Amino acid sequence: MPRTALRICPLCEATCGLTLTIEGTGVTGARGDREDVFSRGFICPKGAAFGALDADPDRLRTPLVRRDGRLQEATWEEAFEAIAAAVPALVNAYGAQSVGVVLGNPNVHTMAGNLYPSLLLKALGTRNFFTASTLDQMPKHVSSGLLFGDPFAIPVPDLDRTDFLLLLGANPVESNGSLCTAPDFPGRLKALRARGGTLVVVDPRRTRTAKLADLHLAPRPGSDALLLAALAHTLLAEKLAAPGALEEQTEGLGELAGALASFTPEAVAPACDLTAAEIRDLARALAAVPTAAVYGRIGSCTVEYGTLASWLVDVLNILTGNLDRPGGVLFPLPAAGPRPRPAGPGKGFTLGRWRSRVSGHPEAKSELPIAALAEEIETPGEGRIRALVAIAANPVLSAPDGRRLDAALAGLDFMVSIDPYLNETSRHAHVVLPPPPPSQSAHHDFAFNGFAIRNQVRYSRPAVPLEADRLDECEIHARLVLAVSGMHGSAAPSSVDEMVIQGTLAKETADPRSPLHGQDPARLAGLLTGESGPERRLDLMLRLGPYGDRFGAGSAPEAGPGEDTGAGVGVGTGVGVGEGLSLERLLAHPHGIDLGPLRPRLPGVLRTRSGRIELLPDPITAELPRLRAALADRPASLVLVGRRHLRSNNSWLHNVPALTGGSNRCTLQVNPQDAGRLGLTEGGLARITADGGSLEVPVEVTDTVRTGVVSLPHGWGHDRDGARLSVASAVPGANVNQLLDGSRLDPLSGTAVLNGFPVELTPLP
Ligand SMILES: Nc1nc2c(c(=O)[nH]1)N[C@H]1C(S)=C(S)[C@@H](COP(=O)(O)OP(=O)(O)OC[C@H]3O[C@@H](n4cnc5c(=O)[nH]c(N)nc54)[C@H](O)[C@@H]3O)O[C@H]1N2
Ligand SMILES: Nc1nc2c(c(=O)[nH]1)N[C@H]1C(S)=C(S)[C@@H](COP(=O)(O)OP(=O)(O)OC[C@H]3O[C@@H](n4cnc5c(=O)[nH]c(N)nc54)[C@H](O)[C@@H]3O)O[C@H]1N2
Ligand code: SF4
Ligand SMILES: [Mo]
Repeated sequence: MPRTALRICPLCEATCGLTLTIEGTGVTGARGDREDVFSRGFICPKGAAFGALDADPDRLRTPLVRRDGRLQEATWEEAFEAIAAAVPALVNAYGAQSVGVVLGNPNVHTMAGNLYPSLLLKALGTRNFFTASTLDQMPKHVSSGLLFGDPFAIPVPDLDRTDFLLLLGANPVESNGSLCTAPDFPGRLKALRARGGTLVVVDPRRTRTAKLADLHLAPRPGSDALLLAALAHTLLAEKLAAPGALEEQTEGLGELAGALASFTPEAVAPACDLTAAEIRDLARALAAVPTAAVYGRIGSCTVEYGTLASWLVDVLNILTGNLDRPGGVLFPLPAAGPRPRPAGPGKGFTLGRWRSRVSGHPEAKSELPIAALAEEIETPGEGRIRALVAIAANPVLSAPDGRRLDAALAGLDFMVSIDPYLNETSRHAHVVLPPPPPSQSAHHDFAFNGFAIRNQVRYSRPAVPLEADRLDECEIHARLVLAVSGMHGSAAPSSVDEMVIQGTLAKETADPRSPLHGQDPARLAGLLTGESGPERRLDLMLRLGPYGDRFGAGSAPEAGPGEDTGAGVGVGTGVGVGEGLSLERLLAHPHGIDLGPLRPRLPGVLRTRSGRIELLPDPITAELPRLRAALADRPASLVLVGRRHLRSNNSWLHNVPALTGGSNRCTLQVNPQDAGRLGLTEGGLARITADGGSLEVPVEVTDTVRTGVVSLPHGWGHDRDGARLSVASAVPGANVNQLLDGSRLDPLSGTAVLNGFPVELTPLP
């Protein structure tokens, strides 16, 4: 008899609740969970393919260990022994920096990826730390760090209540949203328009999102920072700025007009390829509405002035008084996150506390640019990376110049991958540790609840039991931490979790501001429920969190003014958490618990040294001359941008037949005018060349890209030997990142410029 089980979808940031159909131990169907408190039944084609992805026969079933140069099936014991034999010895011989760590995107979609990497980094003591963030949202972390003192304080658009959404460089109808967790993003955009609101989309392509808009502007790629600066300039010049209550909380408002003086609509219009009137009209419209939200994503981050654009997005939200106000942009308050602390000065956010060894790139949020990984492996000298731990990462395809990285990885002394597939990156590993398929894993969104447009909390236990020869991914991580620490075999994996629990409770009970001050940490640990270490840690985080039961100790004694304790929402209000949240209470609500709409959180979220919003921080001031210089740049005649397809997910869903084919193809989209000028024809081949090399790609002629712009998706290029991707390798596509050499970075964040770089095209016979 088939049964059903609930599972939060891990395939994108929308975090939809799914109802899986289970027959035996296999998932034979997936539909949207209509009772899910957040997603209300929404599902997309990726979620619907959950069963096929889960059952992909190419998924690794056992660990692989390299012997005699070949990766061979091995037991878990053999795999961890190999790591324990290699890594501590390398650290002893060459120092902590000789081990690098790379984290890829799915880490934010697994419990393991959220709970253990910080422990791994601590155990290794390395600063050679790289993640997909420097191919993605790092500019936003940096701008939030500088403005608010906390790189995770990223305000999200209040989609369901706003009157006006200005969306730049995002295509949520295909991506389902990012840094804005909103199941059924497309439906919410339609609802915005249905209630009389306005949607403006800024994108060099006429995307499916742009097709929903009241107004679509298609400026030249890479020019968002100039456009946004001119919008801010107009608000200031025309006395339309109305920060309201934010004025008192913000430093540097008075200096902003001077800093942005050069960016008049007339000055930026040629670089953006818009008219000054279009820019002025947009600024006036933004100022005229009761509430508005400005939101920028990939197309405004992975570009030449990504940090400035990300900063200007919130400058506009501040100037219009929309930051921290319903209908504008708000800071979420996730259930497993920290309890809000009283307002006041914090430690602030500092960039460049150390630099990369070879090129001297400044760290941002403790990370070095992933575009610099290859040189850190190749370049001899002290601190060279000799061993690498790659977790849920495929930088050979996702980062610039995969060929160079490929060669660098092949030269490592030792590499570990935690990955379900033997792919372009993991094929270089000496040990591959495969996590179980998602149906066998528990799920809670530690990361995305912090970017969600509604406060809510959900948890799903494994939908089917772990197969006999499998390890839960949390246990894989815990055992990895022990193995690199020289504790393989001498400590149980659960000791890693217990150490975290003890450490957290010791701190909490010693803190005079904590409701648990003076209590016995061992007694509190004994009160935790959960069937596993990670469940006990989740219980602890929920109970100590903003809506937590605080082990019955009541609310924080020192909840100061401006501090949102969450107490009004969760604790004792009958929103479903009774006397406060715990794992036990959450388990009693399998479709989740709604914790209400986002609410204002300033000044409580601020961690700047001044305790105020720092509107014009020094690193931004120092970066503005570069943007001013861009006003005089002669734009390249042809630049490339990426695109996402609804059935894609970066590099790793091309092996599922249900998600490939049709319009999901690796084609180079070219505007008909450019195609005519260059002699390119639909279905023909073209050679495309840029800094890093050239590719042969099939041409698709379409007026959905503007003139002067071509578009090629990323995540393709599955044509390397030694991978085990039988479906993907049959239709490999071209790796767009081979066009890059890794030298183009947004300097403050170290983020690779993946959009808006110059290319040349020639037709091929
Ligand atoms: N040109 C260009 N390049 C881009 C982008 C772009 O827009 N244009 N986008 C960038 C962005 S936004 C991102 S986030 C990066 C992504 O960069 P990466 O994270 O390096 O790439 P992914 O393709 O997401 O690879 C994820 C890896 O995780 C593995 N995996 C899947 N599920 C699990 C799991 O449950 N556990 C573990 N341990 N592993 C798992 C997959 O097999 C795969 O190897 O790519 C970036 N690259
Ligand atoms: N189906 C699907 N969903 C995904 C993913 C996927 O690969 N496939 N990846 C997931 C990940 S890791 C992420 S980070 C999110 C990303 O989510 P989004 O940010 O929504 O990403 P994209 O769909 O790439 O949209 C970026 C848009 O920016 C435009 N653009 C390019 N350059 C510029 C520019 O200079 N200025 C402006 N204004 N626009 C520009 C592009 O044409 C594109 O339409 O999606 C997630 N969801
Ligand atoms: S929108 Fe994202 S979370 Fe929802 S079903 Fe699709 S892939 Fe899964
Ligand atoms: Mo991403």
